[in-house]
Amino acid sequence: MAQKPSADIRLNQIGFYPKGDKMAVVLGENGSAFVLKNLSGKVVFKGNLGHVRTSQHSGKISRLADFSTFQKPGKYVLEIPSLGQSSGFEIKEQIHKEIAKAALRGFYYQRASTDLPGKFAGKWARPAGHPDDKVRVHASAASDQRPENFIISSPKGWYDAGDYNKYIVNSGITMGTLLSLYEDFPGYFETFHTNIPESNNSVPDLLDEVIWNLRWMFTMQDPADGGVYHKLTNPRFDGMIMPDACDKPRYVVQKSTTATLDFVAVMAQAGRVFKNFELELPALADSCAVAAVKAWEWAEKNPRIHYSQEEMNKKFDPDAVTGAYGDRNEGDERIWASAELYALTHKEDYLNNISFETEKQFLLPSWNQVKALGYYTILRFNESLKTEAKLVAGIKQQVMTYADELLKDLDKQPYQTVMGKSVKDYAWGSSAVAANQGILLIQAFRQTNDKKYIRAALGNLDYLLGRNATGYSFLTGFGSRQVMHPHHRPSIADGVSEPVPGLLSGGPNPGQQDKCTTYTSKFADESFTDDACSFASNEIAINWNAPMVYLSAAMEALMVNEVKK
Ligand code: 9MR
Repeated sequence: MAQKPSADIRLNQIGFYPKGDKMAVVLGENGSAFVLKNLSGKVVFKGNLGHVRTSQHSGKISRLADFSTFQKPGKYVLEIPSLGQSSGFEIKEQIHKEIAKAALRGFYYQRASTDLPGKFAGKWARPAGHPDDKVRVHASAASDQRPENFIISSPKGWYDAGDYNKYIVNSGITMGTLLSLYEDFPGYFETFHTNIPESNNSVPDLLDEVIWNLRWMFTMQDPADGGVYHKLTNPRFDGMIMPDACDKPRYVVQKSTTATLDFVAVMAQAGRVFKNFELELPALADSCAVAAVKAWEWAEKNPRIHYSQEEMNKKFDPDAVTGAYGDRNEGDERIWASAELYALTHKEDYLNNISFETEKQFLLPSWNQVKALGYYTILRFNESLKTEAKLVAGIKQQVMTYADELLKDLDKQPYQTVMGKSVKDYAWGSSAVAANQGILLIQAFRQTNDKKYIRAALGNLDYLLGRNATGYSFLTGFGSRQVMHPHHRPSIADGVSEPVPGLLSGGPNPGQQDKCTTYTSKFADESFTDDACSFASNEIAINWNAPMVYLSAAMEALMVNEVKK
C-alpha cells in the first residue's frame, strides 16, 4: 500500500458492497490486465480491462476494470503493472454508512443561531452566529402591520451554502428531499444516529435536523396574510469570516409565489411526517398543516408574484445582491404544493385546475424545478390515496421513461455512469445532478423492483466519491483525493486545516462564472478547481447535500434489504 496512488485509476475511494458492482476506470491505454492485491501484497483477483471508450467531453480514452465478481470483504488496491496502484479501498457491508452520517451531520454544521460545542462538532466547534432575533422588514416587504424596518424574530435554520443567508426557495427542495428520504425508508432511520444535541430524544436524528430548519421556516410566514418572505439576508454577502464575527443588519424581503408554494409543500409534508410523533412533538404536525393551508390561500390570491432582485432593487433600498433564487415560472412549485396538500388531507380539490404536465418532459429536481417532488409523493402514496388512475399512470410513465433513457448506452460512457451522459449534467451544482439522478433511479426501482436501477444509482454514488473525470471525492472529509478548499466561509475562516466535513462540493461546471484562475481544464467533466475562490465549482450548498444524504442513506437501506436477495 506504500506506493503513491496513480491519478489515472479512478474509483470510489471509500469502497464497495460485497454483493454490489465494483469498478475502476483506467485512463489512457495502459496495459490490458489488472489485479487486486490485499494488504500483504498477495494477488487475490485477476481481470482484464474492458473495451476502449472515448469521452464525449474531453476525447480522452479510458477502460473499465470490473471486479464485481470478487466479493470477499477486506482492504485492497487495484494494480496495473505498467501504471501503478489505485488508492486503497475496502469491500464491506455498510460501506457508505459513514458517508450518509457525515452528509447528514453536514447540516448540523450549517446551523445558524447556535453554538456548535466540541462534543458534537469536534475540532470544528464554533460560537453561535447570526442570532436573527432582530431581523428588519425590508421596504419591499412592508405591510400595514409590519412597516419598513419593523423587527421580527427569525432565528435558527441552516445557512444556505458557503454564504450565511437563508433562502426559502432553496430550503424548500432541501427539506422536501430529506423528508422524502424519511418517508421512503422510515425503518432505516430508527437506529441512524449522528451525534447531534438531539440524538438522545426519541425522534430520529434525520427529523431532528429537519426540525431545526422547520422552526425557522415558520417564522418566514407573515401571520397577517399567510404569504412567505422570499429570503432572510444581508444586503451584501458577509466577508470570509466566522459566523460570530458577522454583524451586518439582516432583512426579510418581499413575499413571492415560488417561496410561498415551496413553503406549502414542505409544511404539508412535515404535517404528514410529524403526525406520527404527536407524543414527542405535541401540536407540531397541526401547526405545519395550518401554516400550509394558510400559505396556499395566499398563493391562490397571489398566483404570479415573482421575485426579481433587479426590479426590487430599482424600487427599494437597501439593494440586496445576495443569492436571488429568482424564478419566472411557478407552475412546478404549484404542482409540488398541491400534491403535498392532497397527500396530507386526501382532498382532491387541491388537484383541481392543476396541470401535472405529464405530457411534457420529466425534469430532475433542482431549486427552480420541483415538480418531480410532487410526482414522487403521488407515487409514494398511490395505494392509500386512490388517485385517479390516469394521473398516476402518466406520472409513472414520466419517471420510468426518464430512468430508462438514463440507462441507455451506459457501456459507452467513459466512466460507466449515468452522470455525464449529457453535457447539460455539468451545470452549477453538478454533484446534485448526479445525486438527483440517483434518487430518480431509486424511485424507478421502487416502481419495478428491477435492480438495474439501483445498480445505476450506485454508479452515481461511485461518481461522487471518485469515479469521475476530476479524480476527486466530492464529499469533504472522505476519500484519498479530498476536496480541501471549498468555497465555505467557516472552512476558510476557522483556522482548522481540514474543511468542515460532510459537505458536498458543487462539482464540475464549465460556466466557470467565478473566473478563478486555477482551473486546469475547460472540458465540461473536468471543469473543477479545488480552490476557495471557486463558488461556481467548489461551493457547498444544502440543496446539494440533501440528495447526497438521500442517495448514500438509501443505498445503505436498500443494500440491507434488497440487493442481497
Ligand atoms: O445553485 C444556484 C445556481 O443554480 C445558480 O446558477 C447560481 C447563480 O444564481 O446560484 C446558485 O445558488 C447560490 C445562491 O444564489 C447563494 N448561495 C450559494 C448558492 C450556491 O452557489
